[in-house]
Amino acid sequence: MPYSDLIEKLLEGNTRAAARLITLVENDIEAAEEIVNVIYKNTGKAYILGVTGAPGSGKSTFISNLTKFFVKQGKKIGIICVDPSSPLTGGALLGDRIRMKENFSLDNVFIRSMANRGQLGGLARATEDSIKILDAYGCDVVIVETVGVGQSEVDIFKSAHTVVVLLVPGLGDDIQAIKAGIMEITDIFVVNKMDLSGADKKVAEITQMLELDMNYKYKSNNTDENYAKIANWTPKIAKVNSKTSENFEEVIELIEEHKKFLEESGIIANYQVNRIKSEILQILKHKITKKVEGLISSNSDIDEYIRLVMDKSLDPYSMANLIIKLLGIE
Ligand SMILES: Nc1nc2c(ncn2[C@@H]2O[C@H](COP(=O)(O)OP(=O)(O)OP(=O)(O)O)[C@@H](O)[C@H]2O)c(=O)[nH]1
Ligand SMILES: [Mg+2]
Repeated sequence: MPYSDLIEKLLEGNTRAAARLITLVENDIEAAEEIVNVIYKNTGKAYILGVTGAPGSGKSTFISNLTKFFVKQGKKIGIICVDPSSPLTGGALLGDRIRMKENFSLDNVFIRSMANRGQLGGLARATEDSIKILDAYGCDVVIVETVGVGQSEVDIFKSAHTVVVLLVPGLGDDIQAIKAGIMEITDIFVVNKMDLSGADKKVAEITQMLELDMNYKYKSNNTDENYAKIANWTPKIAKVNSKTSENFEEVIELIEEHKKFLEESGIIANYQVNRIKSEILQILKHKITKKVEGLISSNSDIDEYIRLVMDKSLDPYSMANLIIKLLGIE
């Protein structure tokens, strides 16, 4: 096993090994497969917290503060900043990391940024695997920061136990953005920058939105897989100032409360089933796509099928069915 030295060091809590292994799973899905195969049994201990919100809503400042509280409780923290919209680890992400790092002693806090560099199997897969590495490394809490742009967070946050969405006073648009997809997975709404005017108005807007949404959900008998998680948990709302730490005790309490809710209701087990299903689906999509691509470029029957489709004696759906037969996965 080419990575056994690194993995051994990782399990001893070696920071460089963690960083190196994350780079490997980010860039090389074959390496990811071998690494996860070995470390998987050492995962499952970390609490995973997702934090999202519009650009500039204060996610990094909020996370820095939260981390300070966790570190005071003696916890080891991993932070992954994911930017689905950025093709490169640009200056902004790097700046975030440097600013965040200034806040902590590095012993208990590991910070990593990730951008969408066209990872094989996707950014969500790379993030999932990095979370596993930080879990095996010994982090008690892994915090994932990602900017609010829609479906990508929903994928990235499938593994989060608690999802926090940051909103800021003013601008009604962020509420619209939430309705578009993040709503279903939000456990705690935080109105950040409560020092600015309009924080209470924002809290009222969220409350109203939640009431409407709950009515809708009960009426429509929603069968969404996340429904069980949200039906019994009314998302909580807090307002904070991430610059001064005002009201952070309250946020920590809400996170604790949600964690307790997941454990006591047994939902955490349910939720692991869903998490495994969605992760396997992602992996299978990647593996099957690769197999199909291989087949299309090498199988001699394919050229004949293409000719038949060109002649209109075969349609594309039927050709796809023939390929499925060739793969033997009917
Ligand atoms: N007034 C005020 N400013 C804040 C607060 N929290 C964060 N900020 C400021 O908001 C700006 C953006 O903060 P960041 O933490 O970088 O926001 P972000 O959401 O991580 O930004 P991106 O990662 O670029 O999307 C910074 O200038 C912070 O100092 C707050 O509670 N009150
Ligand atoms: Mg940030």
